[in-house]
Amino acid sequence: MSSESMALLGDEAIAMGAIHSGISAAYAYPGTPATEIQEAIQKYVAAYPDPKINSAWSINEKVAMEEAVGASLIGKRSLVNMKHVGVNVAADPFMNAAITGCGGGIVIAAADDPSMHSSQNEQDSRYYADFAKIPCFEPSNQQQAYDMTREAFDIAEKYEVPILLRLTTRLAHTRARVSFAKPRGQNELKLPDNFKKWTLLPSNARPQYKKLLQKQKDLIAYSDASAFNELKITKGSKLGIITSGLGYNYLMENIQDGSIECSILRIGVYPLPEKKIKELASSCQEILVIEEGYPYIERYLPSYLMRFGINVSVKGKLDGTLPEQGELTPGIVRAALGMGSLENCESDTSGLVRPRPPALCKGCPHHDTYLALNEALKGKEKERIVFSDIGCYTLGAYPPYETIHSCLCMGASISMAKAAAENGLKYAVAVIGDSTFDHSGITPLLEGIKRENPFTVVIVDNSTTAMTGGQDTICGETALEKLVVGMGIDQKHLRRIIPLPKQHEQNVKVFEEELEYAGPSVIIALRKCIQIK
Ligand SMILES: Cc1ncc(C[n+]2csc(CCOP(=O)(O)OP(=O)(O)O)c2C)c(N)n1
Ligand code: SF4
Repeated sequence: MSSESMALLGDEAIAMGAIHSGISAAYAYPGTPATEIQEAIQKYVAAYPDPKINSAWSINEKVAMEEAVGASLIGKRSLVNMKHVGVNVAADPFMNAAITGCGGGIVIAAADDPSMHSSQNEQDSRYYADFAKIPCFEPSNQQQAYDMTREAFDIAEKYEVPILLRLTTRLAHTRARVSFAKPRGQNELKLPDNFKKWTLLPSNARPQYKKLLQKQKDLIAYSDASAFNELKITKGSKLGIITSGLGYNYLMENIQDGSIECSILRIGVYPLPEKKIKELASSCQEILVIEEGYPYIERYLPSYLMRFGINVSVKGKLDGTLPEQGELTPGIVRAALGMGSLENCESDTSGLVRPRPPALCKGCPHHDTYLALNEALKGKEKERIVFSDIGCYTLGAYPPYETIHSCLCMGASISMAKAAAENGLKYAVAVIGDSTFDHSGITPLLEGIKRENPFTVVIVDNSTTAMTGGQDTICGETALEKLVVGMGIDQKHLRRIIPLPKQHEQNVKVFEEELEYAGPSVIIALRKCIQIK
């Protein structure tokens, strides 16, 4: 890892950028396509334990974000990393950390998943940076992922604001050679001279917010001066293109033969660079915006043009030149440029790979849990709903099981089942994994137990976070059981099953008994994921 260049995934480039920026800690909860950031840091830490970098998985993204603010308060740098929906979970401390500002630098790497390869939505994290009024960096290749991470820590400490680093799936999961700059050491522990900025009572928060607003001008000036916002004017060309992230690569793939004449503004740093946008807009008659995710730049652009008094037309996702949904591809960008399609432009693998729905592994413990639960629910179809959560067990929506009927976000199975139970559903069941229970299931279960709601929670404890590659869970097995006891469950209705074929009859009976109980019950189905076993 000490060599001067390496072939790295986008995720790994961020990890190395953070390590070389002198982080003392990395806080994260796993989620595709961000997981490999923390895994790369953990591998590095295993090989180079000194100086210490704390890199154990956090219980959820909110806690990860708060941990980073704690480290920042004592002057230490940290990287927070998560998938895009994790930012929703971390949103409270994220928004308020923009008001406190940083001591030691905080960089939040958020990996977006356009096309929803493994996500419930394709939200665009740039809006969170905008919402919190903090800068956002958006790399378009692995080298930039490394360089921007390093610069982001500098800017975080210079302007005392956390920085959001946004990347998307293809960059996170593709590899290219990355050259390293000289690593620097970790910050010394330094307590703040004044705790007011860290204590967001209204009387402190108001001046802090004012400071954040006052920083905006400097941040725009920084953005205008940044080499990451690269403007190339081609004199006389009618077309101006504003692009960011992978959109830039797909553009260059299509026009590097010189077939299209255009001026290009590549955005790598937000807030948007006003002067550069003005210069581009003044040089052309039409602007095409190519960006992955929401039409974020495109939505901002008309207000800039109006302010500058420039009248050029804007094309992009809003007028249908580019699709609003899904990832961009070289072919999609080519069509938006009005160029004829190229043979082999898209990687169409339909003839090579037989389509295959996702399925539980052979020998998966969830298989036996679902067979038993299905049997216990037989004949109750009109009076039952099985609320699921997010994990391998969500595959129980597909045949041959078709056991589950919902999946919203982490922890929602328990809250939804509880609400359905108190609003009249006879058999309200929640199915949740051990990692997801730790992440967001504890609070709704506590509520359901204290309110004595008649519902059944099945914790499918396979002793790992299987869906994202087998990360350790904070609290499983005996500790999980003790936790549920401590929450006040009537111990007669805390049941344990071992999901194995030979236990089937016994397990069906446990489900049947607890389904009929008119109060909260918890059934822990404990058997290790076959992949970690
Ligand atoms: C807010 C949020 N963070 C992270 C993820 C990514 N993710 C999907 S499922 C899952 C956890 C799965 O673990 P567990 O609940 O134990 O079920 P298992 O896959 O082991 O069956 C994670 C972290 C997500 N979907 N949403
Ligand atoms: S990885 Fe583990 S939990 Fe997931 S389907 Fe396979 S055996 Fe089941």
